[in-house]
Amino acid sequence: MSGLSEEIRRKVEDHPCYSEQAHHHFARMHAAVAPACNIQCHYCNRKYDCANESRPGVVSELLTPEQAVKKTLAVAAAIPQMSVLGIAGPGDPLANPERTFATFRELAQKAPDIKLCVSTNGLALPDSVEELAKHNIDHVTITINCVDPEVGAKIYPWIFWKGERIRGIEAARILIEQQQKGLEMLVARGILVKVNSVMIPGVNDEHLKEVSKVVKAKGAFLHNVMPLIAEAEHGTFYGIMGQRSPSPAELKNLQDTCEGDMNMMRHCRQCRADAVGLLGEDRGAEFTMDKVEAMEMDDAFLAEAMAKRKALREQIAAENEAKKAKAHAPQPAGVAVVTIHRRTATADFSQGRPVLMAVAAKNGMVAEHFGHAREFLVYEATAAGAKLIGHRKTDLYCDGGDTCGDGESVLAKTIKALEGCEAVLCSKIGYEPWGELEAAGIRPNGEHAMEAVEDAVMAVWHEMLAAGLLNPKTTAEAKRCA
Ligand code: CLF
Ligand code: SF4
Repeated sequence: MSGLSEEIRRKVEDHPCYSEQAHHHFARMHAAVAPACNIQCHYCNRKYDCANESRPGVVSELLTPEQAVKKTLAVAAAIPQMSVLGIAGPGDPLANPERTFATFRELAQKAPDIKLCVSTNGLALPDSVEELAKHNIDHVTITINCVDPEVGAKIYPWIFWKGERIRGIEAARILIEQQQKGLEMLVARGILVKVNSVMIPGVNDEHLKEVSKVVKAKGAFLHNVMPLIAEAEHGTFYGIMGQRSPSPAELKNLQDTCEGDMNMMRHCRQCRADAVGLLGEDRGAEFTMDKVEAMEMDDAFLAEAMAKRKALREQIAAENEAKKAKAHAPQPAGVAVVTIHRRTATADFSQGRPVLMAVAAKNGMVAEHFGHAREFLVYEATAAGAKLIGHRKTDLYCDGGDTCGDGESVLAKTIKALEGCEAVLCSKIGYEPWGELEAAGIRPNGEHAMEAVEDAVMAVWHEMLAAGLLNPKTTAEAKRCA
């Protein structure tokens, strides 16, 4: 995102969801303090996490506000990259205002450097805006799946409003009105709003283009179109009815279309409502309440932890500045292909077609062994540069031994998950998966280990270009893959 004011840059630079760059370096945690919900979505079964902000799966522990504060302090001491505390369920945070605001209030006193974030369905939002502003909450996510009540009636069977259960189009109309009013009120107070939308094929997929336009016009900062997760075993209405999820290509097409209208988030991991760590990793098991309760955390401990976080932030900011300076510095010919590409894209380069590449990444570097990767970031490389377009989850192929042993069916699943990608970049890869990937038309590449992800992706793109693999004749083939 370019052209941000200094004030907004400061608000997003260490928020892993609001800044794609930040997600390589900064962690968030969710405090599961909000059990109740005031609406029903067809993609949610409340014994599971809130699908607004999570993948299905039960919240391990529901916390009291006191427990949530203690856990947050413990996590923020152990993980200095931790920059944001979000409340995202398992129900709706604003349907549980006492618990949500008690958590924010105490945490703001004890760890003032941690950003506070909330995700809501929006029904109770207008009534909560004053309180959100009072607690210096700079980041609010509203899940908006529609702006048309007829579409909404297919997503929300009911809402609970002013002591009554309301159903059908009337329910959707009220919900939409509250969401739009809440959005306008937040924007008027300078609070950054991200809009999440669940893409439900045949229900709101076409309609989300309109949603994107409307929320942008009202001042939303970022739009996050997420794929519906619907499996029969989750017990949701859509899961049981066999409603399908979108394919990665369908999701990308919609995100590309909406992007004409506003900033799109492409790195969302649909986190659990009790997620802990960098996006894409889950360290929740390290911080169960019994472990947290056993920790001694006096004022000196908290001050030391805060100082560590501050030092790390300064170090990351300095590294980012150095990278920027390097990218803008004049380069001797032939030294850094990607830098040359970024500075002076030529007609020759622009003839190369787009290529999707999967990267086994860690902290923004090509730093993961193929067999150890739990997910791959997917980039689209073109003459204009490398752009993150999503991620693909995979079962762990390697069991941690020295060889990438007997994981054939898992490898087959991984290869399927990487469909459409023409190369996979990783720090290392075993002989067997190498052969299988090649046979599936995906080029394994371990030549760029420990390089910055985007630089590595562009270097591979240029290698493919130089090898004559990206001429326009193969564009049709590329489209078919994507
Ligand atoms: Fe949590 Fe959400 Fe705040 Fe981030 S998650 S409340 S904005 S701190 Fe982030 Fe997770 Fe996607 Fe949400 S990756 S599901 S967008
Ligand atoms: Fe579930 Fe969240 Fe929808 Fe409530 S708003 S029904 S918790 S997905």
